[in-house]
Amino acid sequence: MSQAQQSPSATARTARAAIVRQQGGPFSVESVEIATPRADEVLVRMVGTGVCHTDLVCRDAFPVPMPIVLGHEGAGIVEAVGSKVSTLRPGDHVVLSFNSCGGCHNCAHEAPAYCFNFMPLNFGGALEDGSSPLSQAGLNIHANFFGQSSFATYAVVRESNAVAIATDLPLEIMGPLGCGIQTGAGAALNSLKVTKGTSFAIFGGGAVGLSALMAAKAVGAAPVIVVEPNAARRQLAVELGADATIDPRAVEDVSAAIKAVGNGGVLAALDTTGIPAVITTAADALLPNGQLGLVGVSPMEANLPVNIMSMITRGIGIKAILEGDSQPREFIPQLVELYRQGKFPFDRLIKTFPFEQINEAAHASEDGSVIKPVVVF
Ligand code: CXF
Ligand code: ZN
Repeated sequence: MSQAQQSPSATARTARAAIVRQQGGPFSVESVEIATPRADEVLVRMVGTGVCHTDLVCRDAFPVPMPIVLGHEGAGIVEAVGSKVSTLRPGDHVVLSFNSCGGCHNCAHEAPAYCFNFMPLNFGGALEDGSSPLSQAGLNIHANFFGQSSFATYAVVRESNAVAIATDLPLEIMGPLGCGIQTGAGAALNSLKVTKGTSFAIFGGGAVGLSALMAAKAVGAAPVIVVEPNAARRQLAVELGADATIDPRAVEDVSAAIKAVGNGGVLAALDTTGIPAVITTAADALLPNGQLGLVGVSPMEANLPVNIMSMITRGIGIKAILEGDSQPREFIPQLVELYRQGKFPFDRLIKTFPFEQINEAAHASEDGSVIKPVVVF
């Protein structure tokens, strides 16, 4: 899409949006025009949007078209609906999740995270016809990031991209359920099928790793071991139910330390770091028939650092996981229910920032001082 291409929808209203104008540049909060929703779309007034590592990777390095509005952990209130929308009404509270085509084999088989069109639909910066719902002084701004571009006061999203939630929930912090939180929890429950009594090692105590921990403890997994160098995060992991934590900088052999706690090893492991040497350790710590999930963003040139015969002789599996293998419409309500029961206190990971301080929120994520920043509107 060229920046000058006209959007086919009529302009509905003005919004404030955090625009990234060039790779490595800051978020710049500016006025934009946002189109009216098309037949299968809804207009959402954003209330709170989480900052995910992927937003920052795309701001800095991963090739997305510029200028663009990022943001893909949005929560807000439906303000208008298109003519063919049947499941949402103005006033509904919604969590926005990732985009999927709905028509490919995987979408038709309850696996939308592996939509054949996942990359263009979520990272393409445009609608399928190449247009954008956002513009500024007649020039289009790339949008539709993960089907939402929710670093803005309003977002136009497809009906299928929005999950309705009850109105008594704290809407401003619910957005991260749409990506980081469901990725961690889903990796544990959906992908690795962690259940009561499963021994489980989690590498990395960020939003994804701690969500995996909370989900695993909610179903009675044990022991759950969190490997994390940051002392405050290890402490939080203990408070969230970790049976043991390991400081990888304080032990000589992390795999041996896990085997000592886990009676010879673990049946499930999750890497959230993307660091090849950590993945080697995670695979080594698995018991026969153990499963390792990968969700961390690795360097683009990194290959799998695991010996094949050591995998075969233990029958271990390695699964690369997108979005926690979630079907958001089913999984987000399950997480909400666990949250209501006090078994999934994901709010403990969150700190809110005013939208205008989005650069400070991003910085707090990068320096590790905040696990899950959420900008509120
Ligand atoms: C991303 C993680 C890295 C690969 C593409 C999808 N998910 C969400 O942030
Ligand atoms: Zn994300």
